[in-house]
Amino acid sequence: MQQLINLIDFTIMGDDRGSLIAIEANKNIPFEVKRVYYIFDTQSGVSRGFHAHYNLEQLAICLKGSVTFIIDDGTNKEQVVLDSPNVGLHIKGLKWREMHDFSEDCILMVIASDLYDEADYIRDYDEFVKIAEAQ
Ligand code: T46
Repeated sequence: MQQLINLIDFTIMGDDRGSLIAIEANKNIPFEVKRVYYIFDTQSGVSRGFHAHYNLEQLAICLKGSVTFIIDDGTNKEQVVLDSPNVGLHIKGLKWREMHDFSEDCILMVIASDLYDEADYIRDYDEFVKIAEAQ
């Protein structure tokens, strides 16, 4: 079975002032960065995502608080709690993703390999499964 949860651990460059993490395209993350967005102030009980991408590669880092990701390839699904700013969830290939259980203070940063393009989204789960099965 293909591994669904791929986590990248980042080196913390800490000193007596505090901590710093550097993310560098094609060095400690495996793609070129074209976009960064972040999700915050998520209302209680709200879940997000519920889509897949045709081509996009992304890295999700929970900078503050916590959030649960579900990653699904159309056959299997796995979940992971992101609650550390030095761990990134790498999402590549045709994967349905959902985000649940946002803590009130959650700040989720996502680094993406391409600009925003609604045409790259598959937002219907049955359609996603059909496309995944055909691969
Ligand atoms: C993903 C998960 C982890 C933009 O205009 N530009 C952007 O770069 C993004 C990401 C979104 N938008 C607009 C599109 C919607 O009108 O912002 C609104 C909220 O986007 P969406 O409902 O797609 O947000 P999420 O949290 O469900 O999903 C997002 C990303 O869209 C998606 O690529 O993998 O986070």
